[in-house]
Amino acid sequence: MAIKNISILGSTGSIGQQALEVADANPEQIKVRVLAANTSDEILEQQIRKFTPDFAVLADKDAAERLTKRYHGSVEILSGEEGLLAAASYEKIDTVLAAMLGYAGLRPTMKAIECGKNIALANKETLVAAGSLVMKAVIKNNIALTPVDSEHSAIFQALQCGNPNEVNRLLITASGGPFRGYSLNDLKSVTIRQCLKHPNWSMGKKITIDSSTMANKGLEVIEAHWLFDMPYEKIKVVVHPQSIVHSLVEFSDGSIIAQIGEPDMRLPIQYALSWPFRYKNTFTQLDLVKTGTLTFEEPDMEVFPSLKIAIDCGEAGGILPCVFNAANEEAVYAFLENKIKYLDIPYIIGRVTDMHENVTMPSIEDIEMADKKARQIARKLIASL
Ligand code: MN3
Repeated sequence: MAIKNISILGSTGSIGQQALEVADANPEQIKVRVLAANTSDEILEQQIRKFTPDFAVLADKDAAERLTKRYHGSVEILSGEEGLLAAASYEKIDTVLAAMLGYAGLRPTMKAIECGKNIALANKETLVAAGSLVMKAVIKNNIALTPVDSEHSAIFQALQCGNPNEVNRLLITASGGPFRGYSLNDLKSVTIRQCLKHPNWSMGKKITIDSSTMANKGLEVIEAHWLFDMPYEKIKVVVHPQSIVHSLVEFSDGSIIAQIGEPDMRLPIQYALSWPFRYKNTFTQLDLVKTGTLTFEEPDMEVFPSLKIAIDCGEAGGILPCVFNAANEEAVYAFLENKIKYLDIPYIIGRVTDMHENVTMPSIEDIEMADKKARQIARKLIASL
């Protein structure tokens, strides 16, 4: 097993920090060569001291300046877009963990692919916004793209039990979030606090809101479509409140293969880095008997319309998944800043995606334009509410 030399884009976020725990637990297998973050200079400084990467990056120039003034160690600090691109293309790395937040992850991830780096992908927005371009680049550069998202990691593992032409369906599980069983009326008055209390997973703020609206599951359906080259009619969402079965693949003989385990993101992060091998670890093992009952139910697309809009946008293809993502990001941040109410999130997504003319076979420029325009429209709508 050769050692993996990795660059972590988004090292101070929830996935980035858990990835460093994985690296710390596997020092013989993983060498962290580059740490890159957006604005969190204090967390990054601690990480630099602990992992002494070859260099570190803060995308935000003010944050980089703060850190440079304070830190007098030997690790070089780069900044801005150039810094991120350097982190993605550094000659001494073989793998990039793409764990930046949102759409901002697209450019550095594309750069890494073009430089022949393997990608452990946590940033689902990259595939949602530009799936066809990303997958073309993956094939052209002959790199490995391994999923970090727990559902996709599960499917990736289950798919190894058969051939691609033997797959009937992918079954993506969803916890249902904190508002499972709520009516639309119940959702009118929910607060940021209630949203951030996810029953099973510990994740960043943006994805926790997304998981409460089920927009996250919509993004994941689109992500699965691209990652596994699977038509939308063969991807089904199943609500599974215990978050133990991380997703399943149904094969042509009726066999369903599931990957199950503790809801601990370190597991899929580690597998994305260790594949095609498995590393040992000391993380908590699932106790099946203690776990007890596992249940499954249909998702409620009327109470959680973001899921349906996402799937519709995915099926329409072109720029619409990118528009969906942009509208969702803007709406979620506006909600987190107390500018809009909870049910305004799906309202804004619905309005913005309705207003867009689609562009089929979009170029990267079309996608960047669509992203910008969708955000403008979303912000106008937010301001008018
Ligand atoms: Mn997930």
